[in-house]
Amino acid sequence: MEFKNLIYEKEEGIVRITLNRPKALNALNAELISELNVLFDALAADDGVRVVLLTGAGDKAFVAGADISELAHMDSFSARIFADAGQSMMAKIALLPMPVIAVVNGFALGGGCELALACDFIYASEKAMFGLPEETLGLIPGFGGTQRLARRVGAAMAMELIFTAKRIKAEEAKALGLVNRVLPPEQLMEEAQKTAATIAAMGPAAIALAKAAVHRGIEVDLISGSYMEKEAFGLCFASPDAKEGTSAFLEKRKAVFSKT
Ligand code: CO8
Repeated sequence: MEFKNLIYEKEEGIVRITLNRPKALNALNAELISELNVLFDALAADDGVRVVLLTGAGDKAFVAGADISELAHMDSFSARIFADAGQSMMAKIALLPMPVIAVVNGFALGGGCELALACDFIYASEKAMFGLPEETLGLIPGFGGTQRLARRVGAAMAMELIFTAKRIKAEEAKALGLVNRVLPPEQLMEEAQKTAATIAAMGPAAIALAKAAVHRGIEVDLISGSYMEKEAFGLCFASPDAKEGTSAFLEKRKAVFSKT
């Protein structure tokens, strides 16, 4: 697939998406958001994809936010259209059947932090910086940041980070539960690839069902979430992988899961 603002690579079921506007620190303009919307729709229909890695071009930024040169010309109406395009694109990530890992190689600010938060989990370089600096622009986060950050780190911490526009380093982000792993820059992609390969070797149906159970379940009460989990557990048996996985264990051999 060819895009103007991003690079798409696929190898052995692992897709790497590189946001590619390094001169603007990979800032999200309307065109890039539209391309991501198209790409996520295509991934949803591609049963050859096991895991997606999302990263930024260059060694400085994952994404330094929404493109401020576009924001500067918006009015109340166009800002809502733009926020809607970004929110829909980010909401698609949770709906994809395969895990999406944010590989944060540098600044993840504003919309960039929101994009990383929309991914299933985050690996970050030691030099990554996270923050929601919108208040310094007289704005608020508009791509789900007020919602996802509060759900991830709690309302009080989210409000402090949003109100002060404070930038935090990767280690602090990890301590807050924002980031799963912090790695030296030169090992970041390699480690993310290793995790992706581990996931890619599992049964794709069981991974998709586990992802859906977590994303859906976290939004509802425990009883309802557990009910959804039970239904998803039952659905695992619609795939031959459940038979293969349990038989392989009993036969003391490595399971070979289906490709789709
Ligand atoms: N938008 C557009 N261009 C950007 C952005 C951005 N967000 N960030 C950096 N750039 C550009 C710079 O303008 C500069 O371009 P040029 O070389 O042509 O002057 C180039 O990238 C390099 O940037 P700097 O020279 O500033 O690099 P520094 O290393 O000095 O600083 C920083 C790096 C700290 C990341 C700095 O660039 C910065 O503060 N960037 C802005 C960060 C920010 O405020 N992000 C939040 C944006 S608002 C947002 O994300 C809202 C999301 C919700 C929108 C909802 C819809 C309405």
